[in-house]
Parts: sequence; C-alpha cells; structure tokens
Amino acid sequence: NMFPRDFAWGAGTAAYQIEGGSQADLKGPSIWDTFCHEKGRVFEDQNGDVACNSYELWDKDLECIHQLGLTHYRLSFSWARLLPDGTTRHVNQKGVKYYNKVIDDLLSSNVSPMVTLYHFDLPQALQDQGGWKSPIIAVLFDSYAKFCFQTFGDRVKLWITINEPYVCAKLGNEDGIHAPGIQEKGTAAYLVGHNMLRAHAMAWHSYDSVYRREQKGEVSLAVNSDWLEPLRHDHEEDIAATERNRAFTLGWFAWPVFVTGDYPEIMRCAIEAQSIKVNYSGASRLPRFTSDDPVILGTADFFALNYYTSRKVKPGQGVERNICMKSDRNVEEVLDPSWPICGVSWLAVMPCGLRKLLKYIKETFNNPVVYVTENGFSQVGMLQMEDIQRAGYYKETILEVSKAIQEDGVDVRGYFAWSLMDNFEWADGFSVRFGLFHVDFSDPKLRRTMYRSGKEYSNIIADTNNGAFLWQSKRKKEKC
Ligand code: GBH
Repeated sequence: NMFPRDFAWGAGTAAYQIEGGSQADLKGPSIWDTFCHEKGRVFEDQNGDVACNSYELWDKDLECIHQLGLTHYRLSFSWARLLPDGTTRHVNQKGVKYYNKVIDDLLSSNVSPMVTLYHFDLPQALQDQGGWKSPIIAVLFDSYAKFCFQTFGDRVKLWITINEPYVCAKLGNEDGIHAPGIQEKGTAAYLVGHNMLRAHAMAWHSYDSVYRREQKGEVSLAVNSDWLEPLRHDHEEDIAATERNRAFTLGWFAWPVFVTGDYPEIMRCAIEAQSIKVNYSGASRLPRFTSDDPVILGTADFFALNYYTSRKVKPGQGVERNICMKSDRNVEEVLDPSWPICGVSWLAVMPCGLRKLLKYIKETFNNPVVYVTENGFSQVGMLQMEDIQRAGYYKETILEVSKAIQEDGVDVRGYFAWSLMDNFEWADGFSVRFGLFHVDFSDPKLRRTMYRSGKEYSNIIADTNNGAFLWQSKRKKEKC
C-alpha cells in the first residue's frame, strides 16, 4: 500500500464560495459582499449572494461527501456570519447553530472537519476600520479565533487560521483584483502580510496556551505556492531569480513561521535595494517584527500547502522605476510549452511539480508534517460531465504525492481536492468550475451531480482504503 493507513482523503470549500445566505439571519456583510456589488469587479458582475446555497442545502453537500467516501472535509467559517460586526460583542446564534450542525453531521458520518477561520472574507465592519492594514486586526482576529476554539474546538481538531495570506495581501491590496480591491503598490501588501502573520501567531499561541491540552488539535496556516524552477538550470541569473521568486511567495510566510521568525533576507534586501534605487523616502516598506509582537517562529503544528501549478523563472527586465512588488521581485515567469493549459489561463498542468515542491518543503522547512490542503484543476467554457482530462490530473497528481511519501520520505498525512463542488470562483465568478461535483446554477434547486473526475477520486479513495492502490501510471517517464 502506497499511502499510510490513516491518510486523510478530503475535499475543500470556502464559505463565501458556497454558502450564499449573504444576508440570512443576522449575518454581517463581508468585503466580498461589498466588492461583488461594485460594478466591473467580477466576471459579468456576478456575486456570491446565493452561490451553492449551502447555508440552506448543507444536506446536499453532505450527500456529495458521502458519495466520494471522504475521510475529511475542509470548510471555512464566515467570520461575519458568526460575528456580524467582526467582534465578539455580538454573536449570531444562527451562525453558531449552522456550523454546529455541519460539524455534528460530519462527525456522525465519520468524516473529520478541517476548519479554516479566514478564507478571504473579512467582515466589512473591520475593513471600515482599516482592515488588515491596521495592526489592531491581529487582536480582533485572535478574539474571533478564541471564540471558535471555545465553541467548536471540542469537535474540530484540524484548524487553519488564514488561507493563503499571499493571495489576500497581493491580489487584494496590490493588484486590487480581489476584495477589498486596493491598489497601493509596493506598500499595502507587505503591511497586510505582516498583520496576517501577527494575527496567525496570536491565534496559534492562544490555542497552544489555553486550548491544546484539553482539545488536542492542531493549528496551521495554509500557504499557496507554485513549483518554481530556473528556466535554464545552468544560468546563475535564472537560479538567483528563482531563489528570489521563492522568497517573495512561499518564503514570505513559511520562512518566518518555520525557519527564522523573520522574512527571508533575499526578500528584505530586494525591497530595500529598490527603495534606494528610486529614492523612496518613506519608512522601510517591509515591516519589522518587534519585541511587542507575538513570536512567529514555530507557530504551525503542520505544513498546509495549496498547490496548483508550476512556473519557470528568469530575471525580470528591471526597468520599472516605480514602487511596486513587481519591481521589488524582479522576475519573469514562463511556462514550459509541454505543460498543457486546459482550464483557467494560470493553471498549467504539471503533476510532478507537486512532488518536487513537497521534497523542497521537506528539505527547506525541516521535514514538517504536511497536508496538501488544496489541489485541483478547473474547466472553463463548454461543460463536460465526462471530464477525462481532469480525472487524469487527479490520478497523476495523487500518484506524485505517493512518490513523495514512498521515495522522497516526505511526511504527507493528507490530500484535499479543490473543490467539493463548482462554486463562486472569486473574480472569475461562475465561469470557472473546480468541482468534483457539477452544480447547475440555473436550477433553483442547484442540483449537484458527480463528474467523471469525482468518480475517479472516489475510486482512488476506495482503492487505497482497501489497501489496493494498484494503478500504473501510463505516462512515459517524465524528466522529473
Ligand atoms: C485557491 O488559490 C483559493 O484558495 C481558492 O479559494 C480558489 O477557489 C482556488 O484557488 C482556485 O482558483 O488570475 O492570473 O492573477 C490558489 C492560488 C493564486 C491561483 C492566484 C490563482 C491568480 C492568477 N491562486 N492566482 S491571476
């Protein structure tokens, strides 16, 4: 058998992407509610007001989970559904009741929940006070986290504080293509990332000192990373550019948490060099941790990785004279023509990139326990229920995970497909489908139907549970 017996087989979702019920009961608005209702932000001005309506149709989601035979289900809590103004001053009991039911239903069918506290949807009330740019957010997040540990931690044993701080910081505050739609180049994203690390660390310390002994769970943050490698392996500049790119992506958050308690030197140096180059007169753009901050190093009980795709790296043109993350980072990412792109434009299919990345994580971050908390492949345009290509992607990627475990000795404990079902795909609205289940958004009942890829995944789970995991990769040996 190629997977450990108690390996976690999961699928994931996020609150704003599936729940709908955007104004149900006492839920407060989040920054995604606001963002979607501004013109021109999201594909065809779509929004998550209804989405998969999981707020009312949770039973249907549970059926999907059963059909797949999952051992784990990763969901996120909507902060503003539990705490409408973001603070513990007002608790929305209907929200508590909803998540209690989800958790209890999962447990009574032998499925373990993994809960993300923050998946992109900040309460609007907190955004109005400065959001993630304001240092006070760490204290507010910590209160929210403690409330969740207190209320649900008797049953939830796997926690993710923040999903993809990189995406929140960069897409939300530098590029402005995610909520809150801020484009303050070269400053806001670093500040947001900093406060996310502070918030995460405070919550981890709260769990560690108050809840761990009794609840015996584990807490981490989920980082997203492509597999990055030099365009030309024998070119010094490409190798250096790859190192730099890694520092600005995975390293930005994983280095402080797993290695030194501070940002990678390469990242700090690059930002400072650019500030000097353009005579930037403000304070250091990459904040420093001080003795007033929580200790960042060691604040993860496992490594949670979201992996989708790979890139080759060479130096950027370095001509930009302005302040922005792109010029700080100064790299160019290219695709290998042999990597097919079948779904969204950014997703080049490279299953063995995951194996390489897992090995890199083992070597760089001191052999942590790893969960692959997201991995998937989308369809765009013409609907295919017989999505053979996606089925193949799952099969091959999972095979790479087994090689990482068996041949490279990476301590991978679980794999979560993204996503359980088609849902609101952020700025792409409903035009991009990542589900193992199709959702018919034109049907008032929002019927869920298993794709071929879902069938494939359920077979893999069943085979490994029977100790049979016997397929052979039909692919020719890759230059992996
Ligand atoms: C995940 O992020 C999210 O956690 C999840 O909610 C989402 O549904 C899933 O991706 C699928 O997209 O548009 O060219 O600027 C994955 C990391 C980083 C991948 C940002 C897409 C945007 C590229 N994402 N990237 S582009």
